[in-house]
Amino acid sequence: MGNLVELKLHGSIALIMLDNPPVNAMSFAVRQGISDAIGKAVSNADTRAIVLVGKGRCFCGGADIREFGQPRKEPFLSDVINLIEGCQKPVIAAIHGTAIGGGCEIALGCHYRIGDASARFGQPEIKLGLLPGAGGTQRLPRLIGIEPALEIILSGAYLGAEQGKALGFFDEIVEGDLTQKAVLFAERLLSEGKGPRPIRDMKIHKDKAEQIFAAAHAKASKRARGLIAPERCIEAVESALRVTVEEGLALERKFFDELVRSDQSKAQRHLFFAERQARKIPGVPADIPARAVRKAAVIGCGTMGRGIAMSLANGGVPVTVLDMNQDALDAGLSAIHDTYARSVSRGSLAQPDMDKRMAIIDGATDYAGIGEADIAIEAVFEEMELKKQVFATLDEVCKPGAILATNTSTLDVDEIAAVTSRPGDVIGTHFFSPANVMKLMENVRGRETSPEVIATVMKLTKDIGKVGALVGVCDGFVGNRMLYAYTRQANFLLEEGALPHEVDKVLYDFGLPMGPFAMGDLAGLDVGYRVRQHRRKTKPSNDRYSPIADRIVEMGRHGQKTGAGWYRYDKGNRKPNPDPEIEKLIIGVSRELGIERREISDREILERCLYPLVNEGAKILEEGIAIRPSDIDVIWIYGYGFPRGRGGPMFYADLIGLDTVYKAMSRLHEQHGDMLRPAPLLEELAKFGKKFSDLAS
Ligand code: T1G
Repeated sequence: MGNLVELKLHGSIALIMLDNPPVNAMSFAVRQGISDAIGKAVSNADTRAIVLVGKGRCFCGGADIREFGQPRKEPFLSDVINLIEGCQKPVIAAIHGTAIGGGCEIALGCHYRIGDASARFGQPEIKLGLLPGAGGTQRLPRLIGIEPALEIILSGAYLGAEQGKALGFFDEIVEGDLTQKAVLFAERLLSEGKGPRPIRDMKIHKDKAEQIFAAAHAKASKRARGLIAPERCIEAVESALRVTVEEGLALERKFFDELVRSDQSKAQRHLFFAERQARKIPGVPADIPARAVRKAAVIGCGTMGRGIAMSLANGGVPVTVLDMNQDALDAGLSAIHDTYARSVSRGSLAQPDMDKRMAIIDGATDYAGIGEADIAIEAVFEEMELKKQVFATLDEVCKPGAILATNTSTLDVDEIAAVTSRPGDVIGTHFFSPANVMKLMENVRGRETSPEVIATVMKLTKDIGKVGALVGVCDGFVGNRMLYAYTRQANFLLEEGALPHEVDKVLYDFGLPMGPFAMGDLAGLDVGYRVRQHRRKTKPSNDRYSPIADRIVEMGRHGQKTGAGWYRYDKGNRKPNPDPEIEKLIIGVSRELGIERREISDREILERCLYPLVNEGAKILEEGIAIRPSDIDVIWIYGYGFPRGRGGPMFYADLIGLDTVYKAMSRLHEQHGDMLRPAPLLEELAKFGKKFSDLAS
């Protein structure tokens, strides 16, 4: 049994305790330990009931994801669960923290479940490109009904104690010492003459099943375009209505074995660890004390400032928004209120939660109002001189030890830090718009940013429910620098013969939320126009950029916000319509440049956009701007909607094979010149048959 599972016999109650930090993952040793402990408890004549409890931060975080892809070792989790369920003595799961994935399924194998206020349960397998593989698709619908079970399995969401009690997942929610209460619960069961209550014997309710499954299929195809796991989840749950539990378990296992071998699941398991790996910063020890962030300030109440303030409030951090202009401040605060109110009316936010968040957001029009902030995040107009003024003032008014952060998306953090007396306290916190929705934060370390400030901001990122990656200073940092490389090629493809909607369709079908031209219209073409103007002034280079986008902006077409950009938009409708006027403009530019337009295949469009994206990522790694390839994947998944089933640009390139990518880049280099020269790192990895994932991280 080892020390990962402890068995204590308390008179008539046997206590089985999981002790496999950090999350009691169901590794082989734990499965073996539970199996042994159950065997001992069952054969012990004095034992009349069994309580299963987790030590440490939670009950159980599920199967050990690290074991997937390796040969399965018995006892399989489903066997352990069947052993528990088949016990002739009642087994009670005592849950604190999370009981998720296999952890939830273990609890479903038990005959009763009690939890404390911190108890949460869920089946997040879908986020790994999997389905519950140890009975969840058969037992959960029997216990709580097919509709809530489907929603939990398809969303991967975790439900709390109250919801769990209401659904009948928990028999009781207790206060005080959970284990003690579980033993009392067991004793009471026995005194009431209650015995095992296997879920497999429960009747599954079929009312409205047809509509429920039809709605689930419709939602799945929209919510998870191109992913196979959602359909398998639905089919497995659907089978519970038609076949026996054993047959349903066999079908679930068949689907699991198919999914666990799929590239889509490998990609999403890669992302699970990549997101956590991104929090590990060489040179910043994990135990370095982070500074307390009890109060924040946001400077500027425009679109970004509002979103940042909401992100902080959503994470429970009181925040003061500073805007020198009272009207702008009032407009900003009421916009924040309205955004929350819309979420409440849509049902995605409870009114009490909105009230809690609004209660910790306030405004100020004088810097004196933010002197006590532990972090001040600047979110003013993207103009260097203005930012320098703001930082010089922040340096004066903010208390010693306060962190001064800039939300700049491209400007030089070192240049900003240099105007302060505390460059060690200056860092970039690049939120992605809309900041209250997008999960990514690109945290930008300046040359002098201290390890403690880095640790504090990376912790704050996680605490407010965002996903962070630490990047270095360069033009565009990681995400936007790679985006520039990708959109530049997309623009050149137009000069050579493609049209915006053709390029966009290829990238949309690949899995991106939208192609580069639809995305430009959404973000506003004037944004990129200003960046290109700034670059021409500050960093003149021979790097040619297609003139088409500038021409469109100079026609007054800024995208959706002006009703026309690359596409034309009907009033009040975001649907992009190809515009013959833009096609004429594009053909005119090709003629001006002496380019003979040609037919361009979908494959060429995909390679010409994605491989330079990967190549730029390789350059970023060579320059040390990103710590590891998987950080780049995290940035592109959470900042740009790169399809999760592809794992991110670097993981995708590894799947394609770097030799293939390198050879394609070499061809592009010959055809289009130096701007597409393969990165030395790409060449080297390809030459030695290596992958980006082989780089030490
Ligand atoms: N397996 C292996 N390692 C895990 C793990 C798991 N299931 N869950 C977490 N870890 C590691 C994680 O990588 C990190 O490691 C450390 O634990 C702390 O994690 C059969 C097939 C449980 C809510 O999808 O939601 O069961 O970086 O930073 O914020 O049907 O982890 O420290 O080295 O996230 O306190 C289903 C999801 C598996 C697990 C804790 N389970 N995990 O959150 O800590 S598939 C999951 C979580 C399955 C069955 C199927 C969270 C957490 P390191 P953390 P946290």
